[in-house]
Amino acid sequence: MKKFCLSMLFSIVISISLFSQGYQNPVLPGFYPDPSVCRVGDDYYMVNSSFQYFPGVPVHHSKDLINWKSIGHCLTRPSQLKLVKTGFSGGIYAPSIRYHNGTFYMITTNVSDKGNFYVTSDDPAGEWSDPIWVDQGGIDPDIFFEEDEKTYFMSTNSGIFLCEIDIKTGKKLTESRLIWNGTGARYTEAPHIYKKDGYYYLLVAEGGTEYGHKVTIARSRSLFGPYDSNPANPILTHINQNAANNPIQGTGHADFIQAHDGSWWVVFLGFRPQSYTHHVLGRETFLAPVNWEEKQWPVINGDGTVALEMKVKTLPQVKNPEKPAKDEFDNDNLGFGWNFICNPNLKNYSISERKGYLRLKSSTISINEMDSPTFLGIRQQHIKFQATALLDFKNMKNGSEAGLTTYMSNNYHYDLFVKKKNNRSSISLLYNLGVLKHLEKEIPVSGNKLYLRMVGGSDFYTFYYSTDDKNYHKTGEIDVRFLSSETAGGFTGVYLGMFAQSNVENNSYADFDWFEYKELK
Ligand code: 6LW
Repeated sequence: MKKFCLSMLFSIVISISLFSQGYQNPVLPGFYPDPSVCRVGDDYYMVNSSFQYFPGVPVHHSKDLINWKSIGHCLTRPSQLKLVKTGFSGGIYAPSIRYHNGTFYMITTNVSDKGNFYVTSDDPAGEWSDPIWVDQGGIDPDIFFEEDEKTYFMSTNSGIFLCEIDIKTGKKLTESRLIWNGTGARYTEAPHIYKKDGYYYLLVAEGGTEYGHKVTIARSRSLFGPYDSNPANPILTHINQNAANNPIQGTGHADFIQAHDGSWWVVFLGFRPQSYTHHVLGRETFLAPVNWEEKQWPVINGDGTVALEMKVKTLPQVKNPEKPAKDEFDNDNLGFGWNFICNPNLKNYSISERKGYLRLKSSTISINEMDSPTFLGIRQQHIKFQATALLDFKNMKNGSEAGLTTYMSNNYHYDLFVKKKNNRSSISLLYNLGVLKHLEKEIPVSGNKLYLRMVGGSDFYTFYYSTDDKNYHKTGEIDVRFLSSETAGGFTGVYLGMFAQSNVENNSYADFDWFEYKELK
């Protein structure tokens, strides 16, 4: 008995200590750039930018900064988020989330509307208020609360500018003043201010959000400066020799958080190149430990680099239940992972007209346009994945197309779809590469149902269809690199979407029975 108890105790101790050791980066894979995080007790909330996608600014919750669960979005109503014909990578830029006296604040920029604003809520899962606009230009805004007295607003506009605001109205109470220009690299941006040990620390990103990205820091005894640069800058970067072969690149745009056990951490963006120097997943969210001794400069993970496998002590880890791979469209609402492009015409989407199906009604706005087509997509979150959907195309009309798309932008996407023409159906695979459009295949099909599949790998996307979910016929294969940020540009990552479109108004619609996404190992 005694032996049993001892071995039980031993295994409990081992599992607890193993449990709080190490984690996998990125902590939020796929297109989740510009992370910002706040804490209330032992609850952590994170926001990311969302650009032209709707709803805007995803919110995640965690107990350990490692395991994140989607709890909604900050911008769910057109009154908060106007995205009219918003182009590729317009819309919502970098957000910040802060908590002060019982209220959450999410501060961001809509570059396609009136610029900088914040919304408030007492529940980060929503609803959030309508925007309170701030008349200070630039991007990457944040709010700093000076104890209970004053509120300051900062943003990036060729340097970091700061002013005092009235937090109730957003009105500026002082002039905007330039407080720091960074260390000399291009694009000083992403400012956050923290007060610690009698210093104001100003954290920024520099170098641009590509390979030369870095995080630097300065400090001052006075909020408006002058700020002294850390002699050890940059405190995080993968541009140097020590990270030349690191599978994570472009690390930057960071936010610090002090955990409930007193430890310090940093969330930041980076990307994972594949197929030589291309990345298609967009910029993802990473986590690293910070050593921040009293009155000293913060040090990120020892040498300012991070790894996919982080072998460090963590907060006690609390895993979330695994998300089912298949969305059967059986619920009354769509899950938080689904996004539209720009403000959707909600009349074109239904999960109630046919129980257990997602009905997409054709729009004459095609997915090639910088507008809101009938499109619903999720982020590609893994380099290797498989996405399959069962499409019922019985009610499609002549002149209509519906199917799946691997979508980076309105100009760069690969589409596998059913086309109705002259009362005949065919399965088509079309590559959209900027002005170059290539129809890889068009195969006549009969019946009403088809399984469509997109498979992602390091170098290629491969497309298949099946009539029985067993035998999948390869339709074509094309390089991932044409959809990469390096080729297509912009700030977003690839979405895997369903769409329906027609060349005339014809009341055509397509029913999707289910959509399944899974990582391939
Ligand atoms: C963001 C800027 C940046 O506003 O890219 O990587 C811009 N950093 O800070 C868009 O995400």
